Amino acid sequence: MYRLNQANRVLRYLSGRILLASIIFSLPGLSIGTEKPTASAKDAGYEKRTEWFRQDKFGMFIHWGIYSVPAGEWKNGKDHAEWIMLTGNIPSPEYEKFAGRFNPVKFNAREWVKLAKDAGMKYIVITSKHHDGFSMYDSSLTNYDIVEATPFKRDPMKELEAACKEAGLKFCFYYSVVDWHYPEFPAKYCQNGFHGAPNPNADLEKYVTYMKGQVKELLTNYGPIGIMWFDGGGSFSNAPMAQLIHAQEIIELIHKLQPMCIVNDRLGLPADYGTPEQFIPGQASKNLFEVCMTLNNHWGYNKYDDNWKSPETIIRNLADIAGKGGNYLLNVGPTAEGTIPEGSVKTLREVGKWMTKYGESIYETTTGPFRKLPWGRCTTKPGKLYLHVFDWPTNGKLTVPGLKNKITKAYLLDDSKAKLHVGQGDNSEPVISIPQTAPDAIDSVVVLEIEGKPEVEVTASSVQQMEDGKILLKAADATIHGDTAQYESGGGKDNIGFWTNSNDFVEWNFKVSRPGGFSVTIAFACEQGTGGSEYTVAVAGKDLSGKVRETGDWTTFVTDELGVVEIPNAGQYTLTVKPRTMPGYAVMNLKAITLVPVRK
Ligand code: FHN
Repeated sequence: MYRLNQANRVLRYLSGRILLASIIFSLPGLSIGTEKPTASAKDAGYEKRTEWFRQDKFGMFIHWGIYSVPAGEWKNGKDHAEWIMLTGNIPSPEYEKFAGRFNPVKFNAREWVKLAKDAGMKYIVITSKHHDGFSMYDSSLTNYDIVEATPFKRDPMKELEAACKEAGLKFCFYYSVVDWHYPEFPAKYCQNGFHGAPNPNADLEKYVTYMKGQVKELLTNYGPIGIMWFDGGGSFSNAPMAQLIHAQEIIELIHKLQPMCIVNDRLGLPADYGTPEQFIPGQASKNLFEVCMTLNNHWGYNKYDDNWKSPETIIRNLADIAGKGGNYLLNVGPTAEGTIPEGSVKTLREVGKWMTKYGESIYETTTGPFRKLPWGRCTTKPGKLYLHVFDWPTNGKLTVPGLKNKITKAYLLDDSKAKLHVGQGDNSEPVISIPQTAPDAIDSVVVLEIEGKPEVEVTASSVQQMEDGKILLKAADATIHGDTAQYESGGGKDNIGFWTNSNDFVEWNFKVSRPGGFSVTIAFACEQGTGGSEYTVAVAGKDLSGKVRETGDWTTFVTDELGVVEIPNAGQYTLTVKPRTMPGYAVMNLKAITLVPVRK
């Protein structure tokens, strides 16, 4: 039982993360199932099949199903959407009636694809089947699908695939692993144990056979598929999902049918990329990732939700995400008539205008070299830095903190391509002379052509001593060494987590202007039953020792005092946190280290 508990806790700690099974299967003495460890995401075909994904950067997510018939409204409220079957507690026989009312006569695949293309999007991921179990494509394995069960009688996926091919966009499928309608899907693995027609004899193995059959249909009948975007939606909680659904076999089936199809990280196994949802990671990632986000507050159509994100938010998100090496998958939720809500269209049209002018600074770019920039973000291509300036300096000077490279040319990426003078600041950092008025109100792009690989002074990402003398070393400002530990934010987290390899360590660079004695404190969280890791904090030539105590869960943070260090001189310093032991499956969630001046 302990082993399963341990495995469950690992699953919860790492849920939906790329390294899940490789960690589980590497845990000493912990074997949770028959699934042999998956081929790592970095298998031989990885680079080739992910090349387009790393270049294209921006895609359209489409959540479309018979849940668009009630359009977010049900007996118990108006805030529903694609989850309405569960949130409205609608039994299958009643929910199925929506199919008979689903007739999207205004659906026009070319129009949808044109909207995506004009917005600068390069791929489309559409729900072939969401948690409600309704197949939005012509499946030979069920009559509960758009061709047999609705008056529409057409297969929109065929039409969308053809329109994408014509327009040069990648066509991709979302597929929900959890199924609230299929009689062989056990309610116990559904979210909150909800199923539209719970069957006490449900056999998950039979459902997995059905799911594999549908995956095979999707990868056989619709041409080249860019991504299989699996989703569990929080189902299988406290259960070894990857083992139960034979995830490894599904990945192998996909690669057998379409070796170039990439797979996201929601089958519970190492996959081709990670899927932070509704938030942007705090710093660049070593692994590929794709931020998926709604344009309003719902994935599926809700007729009351007009809380549309502005073009500014979307464009700046895109620059932020691309500057961290990620992709942006932005969602639309079409109506039951087959139209895309006007609020989405308006924002996407404005985003498209910016992308037409500045797309070069997004497509085929990768992570910028700066930890943070006071005025915006940075994306790069070999020999080029694209400075995304959100806050245009009014003094005509754009400072590029810490850049060490020789700049051979600087210019605006707008229509003028106006050349800009490059000077030097007090600390010999580049200072670009720029026009008084920003070329773009949302994100003006300045291009620096440089010699060699981007190099930035460590001091540029140094944490500065605060007015009150404190030195606050936050997780978001840390440099993380190793393959598992990573910065996580959103959902009450702003810490270094997934720290499941005790060889991984964390480092900060900071600047002391007022030397003296400092008390060193650490803010951390650790789930019950996972504590006990011992670690060393090394700073200014002194080692302080600490031991992780349990705080209850991964988001209950406490602060421990580790001791006092003397920093005799002003200058640049480094502090590291290195685990010495890790009795559990993770070291800790580390929020911050603070150096507090001690009064003599
Ligand atoms: O439960 C789903 C939700 O409906 C939506 O499909 C999102 C999109 O990423 N995925 C799950 C929630 O994480």
